[in-house]
Amino acid sequence: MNQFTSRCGEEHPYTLEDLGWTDEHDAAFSKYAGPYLPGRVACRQKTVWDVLVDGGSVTAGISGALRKLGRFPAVGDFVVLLHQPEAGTTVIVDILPQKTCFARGTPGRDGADQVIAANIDTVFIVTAAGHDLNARRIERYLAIAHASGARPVIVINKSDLADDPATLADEIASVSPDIPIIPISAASGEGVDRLAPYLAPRTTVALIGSSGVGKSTLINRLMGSPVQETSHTRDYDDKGRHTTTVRHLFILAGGALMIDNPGIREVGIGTASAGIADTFPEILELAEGCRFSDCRHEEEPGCAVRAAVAAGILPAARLESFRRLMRELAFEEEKAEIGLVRLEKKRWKAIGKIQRDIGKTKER
Ligand SMILES: Nc1nc2c(ncn2[C@@H]2O[C@H](COP(=O)(O)OP(=O)(O)OP(=O)(O)O)[C@@H](O)[C@H]2O)c(=O)[nH]1
Ligand SMILES: [Mg+2]
Ligand SMILES: [Zn+2]
Repeated sequence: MNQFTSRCGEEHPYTLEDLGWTDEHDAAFSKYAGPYLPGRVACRQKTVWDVLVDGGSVTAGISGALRKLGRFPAVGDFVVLLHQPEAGTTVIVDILPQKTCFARGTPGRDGADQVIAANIDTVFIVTAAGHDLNARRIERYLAIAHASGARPVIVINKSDLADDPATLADEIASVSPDIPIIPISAASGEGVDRLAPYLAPRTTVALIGSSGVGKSTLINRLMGSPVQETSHTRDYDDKGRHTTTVRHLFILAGGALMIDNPGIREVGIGTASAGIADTFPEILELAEGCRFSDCRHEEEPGCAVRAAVAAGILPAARLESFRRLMRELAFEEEKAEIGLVRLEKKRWKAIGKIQRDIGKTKER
């Protein structure tokens, strides 16, 4: 324990390695000599960041240079800290390269992606039996997760409320082939042990999903104590109520790091185009057989994708989801490019281009 942390904040028994620090971080940090200290962002308040360091935690601001560049550290980022004893303050002066970056489009804003969290190994897409279960929404989450580089796992919580949890899992499996689907009850603990393979020490897991699905309840269960506030109402209604309001990184008793997120209201897909290739691989493959390279698989002659639907090879619902995501992606890209001017007219033009770009991404 160094004097720095005991002076500046809370103490904990974890080393930098326990926080997920690797040799790559060491290499990136090696250019900093002297009064600099490495750390990992646990929480971002409005203008200050809680940063975990070796043996403790500190509260820090960010340097003017970072602020000017609009580089705001996200929860999960590894950062370089500088303690300024004269001013009595600690400042984040750099963000180390991110292994993965989990972002979503920002609906209604300038189209820039909003970083949800950084350096995530696994994303638990949390959904709940009952009101929340929605295959379309899960498809959107999957596209974002794939684009981030993190491995997605679908967690169906509140399985105690389902008459038949196995049927729920089957329903989800139809939209997400090859993704693990794990029904649990965070409230009773049933099935929670099946998450263990994804909770190895020093790996980072982020929880995402709608408000009220039980993300914080799961954190409390895995922490073994109530560290996060959860909703008190039993018949929880997911409209407009958010219990968790800031994202926060926790160190679980078993050594994994887990990020609790506020419920996501709207999932824009942002520039998650590469993720679409992983979410709809069979459609992109089929599209290579279409007569036109910018085929939208709507009315075009010689469309191999619609032919596959007609032949019963591709479920019609799959194609519909794909179209919906493509439309939205085109919309986001246009928003970023031209603001909202004349958007409706241009909406379809971009789609062929995106599809070709995705094809290229996939080939790499
Ligand atoms: N029946 C049942 N209820 C649960 C389970 N897990 C959580 N709940 C309840 O669901 C409600 C919402 O739980 P939270 O953990 O606050 O949900 P959240 O996903 O963190 O919500 P936000 O913080 O708003 O995003 C609470 O009343 C929990 O007690 C479960 O496995 N079964
Ligand atoms: Mg919560
Ligand atoms: Zn086609």
